Amino acid sequence: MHSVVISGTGLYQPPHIISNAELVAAFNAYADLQNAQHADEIAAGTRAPLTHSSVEFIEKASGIKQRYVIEKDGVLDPTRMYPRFQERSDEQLSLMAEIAVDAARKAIAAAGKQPADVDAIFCASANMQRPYPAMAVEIQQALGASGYGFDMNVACSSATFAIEQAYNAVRSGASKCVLVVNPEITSAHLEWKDRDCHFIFGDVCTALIIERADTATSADQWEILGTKLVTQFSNAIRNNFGFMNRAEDSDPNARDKTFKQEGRKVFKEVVPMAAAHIEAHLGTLETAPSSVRRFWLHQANLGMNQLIIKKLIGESMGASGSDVAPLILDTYANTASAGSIIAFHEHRGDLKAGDLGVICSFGAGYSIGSVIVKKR
Ligand code: CO8
Repeated sequence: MHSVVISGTGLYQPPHIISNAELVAAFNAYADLQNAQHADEIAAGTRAPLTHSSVEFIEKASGIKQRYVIEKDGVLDPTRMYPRFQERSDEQLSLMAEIAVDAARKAIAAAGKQPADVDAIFCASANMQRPYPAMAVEIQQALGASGYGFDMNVACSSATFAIEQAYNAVRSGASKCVLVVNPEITSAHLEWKDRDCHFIFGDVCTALIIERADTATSADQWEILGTKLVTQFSNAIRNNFGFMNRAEDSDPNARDKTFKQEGRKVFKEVVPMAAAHIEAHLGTLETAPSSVRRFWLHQANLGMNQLIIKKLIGESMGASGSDVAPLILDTYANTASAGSIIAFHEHRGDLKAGDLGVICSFGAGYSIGSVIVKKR
């Protein structure tokens, strides 16, 4: 078995920011329009009026202050409420591959590699732009990488689950240098018209290079000491959009065809699962949570991360995160599988050789994935 390292990371950051104030103004204008349009039914008591959203609620309930998006005008148009993307021809690079290639090139450069050194690509994301050909194969061609690629989806845990696949491929000798890439265009499958969730997500793409330690030349290497994945079925986070919809004659715009969740249930059920998972994983290496220098946690909700850290090390974490568990949720919002990887990308430069860290995701499925790393 070979030793395996993460030797580079990359981040694509979309060009537009939507602040909570802008988001709430658009939602409230949408709600007023809907209520005016359905005034008779509301007066007759056959339809409930839509209620306004609020910046205070969003910040208090989630810790999110803004989000990045690829397209902003369509999302903020109260007569539309979703992004406006132009359909591309089959000959053009698809949007998802475009942002993946951007993040991937940065990760490859950070690792001191060439695209041709990459011999496997795992495109891991909560939603794929199309069923086939696989996004990963289009990304492979655009980069000029060798080997093979495939797509995988485990919702918010897609990145950590892909890291385990990459780790196993490299340590077994099947692959030498794997690109894990997480293009998350959440704006296209978020229900911006639902005040319970309209504030939750943002767009981004992250990428990691995972390779054999004996071929790594980067000055910044993180040895993977172990990975641990778990899933447990739950309907509390669900999206029923899919290729069967047409055959079922179902409404393509029905509420269940975009992201929906029972947020409070998710919060209550996932926090203890995630804390116990991390503790058990560290236990397999006979390591206590208090010996971990940094936790790069999934970024869905500030309160969730505060509770997980409290359970693990007994430490209280403020509204802007902490040194042991940095927060990127305030600026990026929930970016599905990319959240813990953004935290790792942005908050690892101060760690020293020998320091231990844990990357951990949790989300729909339910699915939880943890990766224990040591700075070399
Ligand atoms: N403004 C004002 N009031 C509001 C708003 C709003 N925008 N939204 C809700 N309220 C009201 C509610 O109606 C409710 O009122 P009442 O008490 O009168 O019924 C009150 O505020 C409290 O509502 P909640 O109980 O819903 O509020 P919570 O404190 O539970 O906060 C959260 C809601 C922030 C959603 C919280 O529950 C949460 O973050 N939970 C964790 C969720 C989570 O981690 N989910 C992971 C999902 S991500 C994932 O797995 C990837 C999926 C694939 C990606 C899809 C991309 C689109």
